[in-house]
Amino acid sequence: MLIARRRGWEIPESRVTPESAMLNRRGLLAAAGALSIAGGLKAYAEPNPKFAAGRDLTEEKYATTYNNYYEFNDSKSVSKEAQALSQRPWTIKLEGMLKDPRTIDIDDLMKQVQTEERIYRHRCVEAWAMTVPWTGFSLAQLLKIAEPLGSATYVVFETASDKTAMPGLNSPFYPWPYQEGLAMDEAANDLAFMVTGLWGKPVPPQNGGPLRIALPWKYGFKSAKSIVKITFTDKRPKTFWEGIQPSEYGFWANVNPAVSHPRWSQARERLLGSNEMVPTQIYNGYGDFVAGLYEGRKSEKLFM
Ligand SMILES: Nc1nc2c(c(=O)[nH]1)N[C@H]1C(S)=C(S)[C@@H](COP(=O)(O)O)O[C@H]1N2
Ligand SMILES: [Mo]
Repeated sequence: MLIARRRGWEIPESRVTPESAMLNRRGLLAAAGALSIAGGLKAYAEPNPKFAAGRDLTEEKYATTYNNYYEFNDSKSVSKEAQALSQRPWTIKLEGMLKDPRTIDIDDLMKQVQTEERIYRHRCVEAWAMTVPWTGFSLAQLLKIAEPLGSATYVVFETASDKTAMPGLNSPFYPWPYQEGLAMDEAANDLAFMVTGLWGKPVPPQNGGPLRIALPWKYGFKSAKSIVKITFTDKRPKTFWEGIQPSEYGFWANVNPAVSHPRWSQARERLLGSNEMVPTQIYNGYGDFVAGLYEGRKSEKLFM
């Protein structure tokens, strides 16, 4: 994707996906969209050029078969097992400090939002990375629907805990259910994206179907999968990995190549598929969008 004006988070043009490849992919997706309309499925969402990742896409087969999803198990090979997590019916509880606490059905929610495709880079704290086309809607749209009270300062996302589908939940070592959170101003940021699709198809269970979040400036563990509950609160939540190992994983978890994990360097990252090592960028290259959020928070541990 060629872009006229390069911003800080875009990577030099030598790394850019050729326009022809992109057009070709869009053509294929548009054709698939037309077919799915005929088949009564949801139409294809238009890519938003504002979020061009400036990196080649990871091959779909790698992004959908190399996953972290501890509710299934702690290997990267959960994609077969994860198919046991039923994707419908699916409801999301809206709880805590909001105008009207309630439970919404995902399909009703989908009727109330504008969807789009965004190509995002994803950086796991373990130093692997991928670049994928998510479809979904901004978290900001969901905030408008939820109507949190002005006194709410954090939003918390909770993952499904289905003991029959998810054998990892039987491991007492982990503080289930998986829970992650954001400060309200982070949640309102343009980059915070609720994901319902991947490569123009429903996001598969192993990648967090039917509803996950994508926060590309933060380490991957912040992006909770298969969300069943969203709570508004004025207390900073104790998040899953922080609960397990607070000396290694914190609440903010913004990507920063200069701040090492206690057990490894964060300076570079391995691209899924090619296994090429490339330099990591501060805020995963999205600083133009999000650096301002942290101006008044310099005393916090922003990068772990
Ligand atoms: N519920 C839940 N969400 C989760 C995880 C998890 O184990 N359980 N792993 C996190 C981590 S560490 C990463 S890197 C991403 C991986 O997302 P992917 O499998 O779609 O690449 O999901 C995040 N969300
Ligand atoms: Mo991760």
